[in-house]
Amino acid sequence: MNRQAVEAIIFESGTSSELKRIAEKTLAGERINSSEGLILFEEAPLAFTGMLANYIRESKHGNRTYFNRNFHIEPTNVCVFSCKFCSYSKLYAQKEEGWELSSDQMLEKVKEYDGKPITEVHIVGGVHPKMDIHFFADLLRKIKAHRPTLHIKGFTAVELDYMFRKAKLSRSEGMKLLHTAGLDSLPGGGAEIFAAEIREKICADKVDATGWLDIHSEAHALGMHSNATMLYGHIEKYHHRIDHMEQLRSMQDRTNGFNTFIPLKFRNFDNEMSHVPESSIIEDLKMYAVARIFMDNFPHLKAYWPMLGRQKAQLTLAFGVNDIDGTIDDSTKIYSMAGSEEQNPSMSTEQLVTLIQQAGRQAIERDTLYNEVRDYSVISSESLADLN
Ligand code: V47
Ligand code: SF4
Repeated sequence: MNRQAVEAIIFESGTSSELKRIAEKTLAGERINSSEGLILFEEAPLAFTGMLANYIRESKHGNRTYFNRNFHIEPTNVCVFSCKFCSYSKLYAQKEEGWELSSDQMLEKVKEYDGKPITEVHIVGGVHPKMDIHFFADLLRKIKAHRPTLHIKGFTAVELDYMFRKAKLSRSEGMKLLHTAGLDSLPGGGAEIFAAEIREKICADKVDATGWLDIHSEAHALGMHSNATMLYGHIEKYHHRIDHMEQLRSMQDRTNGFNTFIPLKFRNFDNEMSHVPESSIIEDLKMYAVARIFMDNFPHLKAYWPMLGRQKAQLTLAFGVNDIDGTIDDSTKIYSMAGSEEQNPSMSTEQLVTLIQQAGRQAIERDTLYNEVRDYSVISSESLADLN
């Protein structure tokens, strides 16, 4: 939709002067401030934020919508921490009820993809007291020796913080050690909500906001890229979301190392926060739209379909989102255990491409760093079916 059409709808007579000012700034490519972000959450109709977010998304990426071919390795669900929203972890004392993979078992998982056109392995799990930095450096070296071109995106800042402290390494030393062993980039997990007053209620014992940001800035200083997440739709208020996004936005001004922002919808099945209702689809779409408008220096906004469900993820493509993650291949349990409708998350390339095309968008396979691997709009449906 072109700018005149967006303006005609947005500046119609019912729009308040505050919202008009926000729209003018956004359409002129100016950054909105925290108070304006809050007004969008509190006062703007969904159609208003949606249209502005879509305008930005199309200015940045046109119709291009990214996905990748990836799988996850979850080394363990044993965890020294006890986040109240987590449906996945087992304390060390109950480790018999969980799983612990050896590095050879994880290498076997990598070998299962030999000959398949996968570009990324995403490694993330619980914080196991016996799996230390040297265990993981050995794993990284083994994976790289077997398949040097496979991009390894691994370990949340929570896992890294624990590993570095246990090894008595500074964050800079620890990051260098893992990067040298083969770690290419960091996923965005563990950020939850930065505000201390919420963090202490939902995940009191793990790394705080400053530590999370510091670990990502160490990665960026080495030339590595990373993602950022925000767990929303639980006990936080809108101003906590704005504070979280503001902290990420100002770090991005300094380092420019973040690839994508991923709002993660809180799922309430089988955890200590099951009494907290989940957000509505309207709230989810608003979250993505405000994020696209507010996070002006983040190139990409991702809806992670295994958590949101594939149909809702499809809908977000009209509300600012330009990436829906990857094929996954049924290799993650974090969301199925928290109650996602995606109980065995796996999509073939054909299914992902169809999902994107049904939303009127152009499906582009990317690698982790958003280099284009293939444009699927120039591939016939017969060849597409052959790709899987
Ligand atoms: O940090 C845990 C979240 C995250 C629940 O960087 C929950 O590309 C909702 O960060 N409801 C880990 N969320 C996963 C993650 C991620 C996933 C996909 C892609 C990328 C990326 C990163 O999962 C945790 C936490 O915020 N989480 N439990 C729950 N009940
Ligand atoms: Fe452990 Fe991560 Fe679950 Fe928290 S969210 S308990 S750090 S596995």
